[in-house]
Amino acid sequence: MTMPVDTLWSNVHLATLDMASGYGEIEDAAIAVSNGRIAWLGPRADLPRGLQAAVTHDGNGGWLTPGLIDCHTHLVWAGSRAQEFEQRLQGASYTDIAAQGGGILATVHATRAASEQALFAQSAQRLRTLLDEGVTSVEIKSGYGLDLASERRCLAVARRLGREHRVHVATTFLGAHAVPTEYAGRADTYIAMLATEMLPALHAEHLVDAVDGYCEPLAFTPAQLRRLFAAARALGLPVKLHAEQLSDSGGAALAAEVGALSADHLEYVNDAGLAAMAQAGTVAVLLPGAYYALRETRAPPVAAMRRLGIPMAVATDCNPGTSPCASPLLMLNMACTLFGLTPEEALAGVTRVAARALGLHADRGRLAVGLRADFALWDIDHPRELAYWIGGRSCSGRVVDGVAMDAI
Ligand code: DI6
Ligand code: FE
Repeated sequence: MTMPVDTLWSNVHLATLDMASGYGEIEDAAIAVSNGRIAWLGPRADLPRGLQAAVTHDGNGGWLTPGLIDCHTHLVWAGSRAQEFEQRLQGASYTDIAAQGGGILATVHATRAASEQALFAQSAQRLRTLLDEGVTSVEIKSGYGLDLASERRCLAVARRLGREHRVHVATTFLGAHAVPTEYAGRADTYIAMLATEMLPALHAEHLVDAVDGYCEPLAFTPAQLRRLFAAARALGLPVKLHAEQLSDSGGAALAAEVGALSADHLEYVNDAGLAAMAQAGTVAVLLPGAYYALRETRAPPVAAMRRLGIPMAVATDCNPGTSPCASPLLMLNMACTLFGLTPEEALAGVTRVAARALGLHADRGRLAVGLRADFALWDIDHPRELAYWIGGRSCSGRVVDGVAMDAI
């Protein structure tokens, strides 16, 4: 019986990530793609006799993994906050700087002033760095506009980044990132405006795939975010949450209560919050770049998460304030050295579990028949090398929807 397929990659080792733990290694393997999806995979020796590929690629004995998924970024912004880095080195805290009108609001100021073209150009540069390290799906949050026109511009830039590069972009509305100056002292009014005006308008323009909020005393309370999330759910949008990054504020419990896809950061999460997440199946997104940049000393409770079976994703949190970083591989290394993940947990964190943090796990994040053919190819001896090397290593190729990208 003949089995015609579009493309075959042969002479590769596979790390399928298609099980609860382990890399899912298949050495000397082949993987076939039809209509942008995986049609067959397995040891090369088991290749079905009748399999006929229109195009065959030689993997040169490298490793092929699921394409990386960066499930938490704030990729679209203008300006730089390098001077805040200097201030923090001289002893100012992130919270002090924010209270003085710096922090997120400084970036909002620069982003509102930037043209769409300038925003696109600056953000595309960061995106290309991610792609160079094997990213095939990226989540991009708004949150540096905070008024309708500026949030729209940021989300439109995110969509355009996806159209003009070979990468899947999932957008997240983060209007609840900070209280903008024009609403100073009126956080409740701002949240009501987001829930009844801004979110429905942007959703109607198909700019929003999910809704996020920043749950911290310097941003919003659980009660305020609960109101916003009710509006999100009424529109059928999934939610996620920046929770317990700087303080124990009840964010993890809120995320579990509202059925959020993920709670992100979690350095200060308490036992009840963790238990609620485990019960609800909420993914923990670990962001070692922010922990490192803020020189935090309290790491998220990885051992407890592991014990409770809470899935752990890893992401860059690429943002100008707390994680000026566009290297997912550096995050793998830091997730191991700073948080105690194993290299295989870290790789699962940017593939299988990251897909789950975006609600895309039926379609991406693993190598299995029927899933989207999004791959990264690596010139390495073993997938553990991806976490071992301290960032700055390019993939040797990317495949998106079954199409091989020659150049990033
Ligand atoms: N994600 C965020 O949204 C905040 N911290 C984080 O890890 C703040 C981002 C910023 O300072 O611009
Ligand atoms: Fe963030």
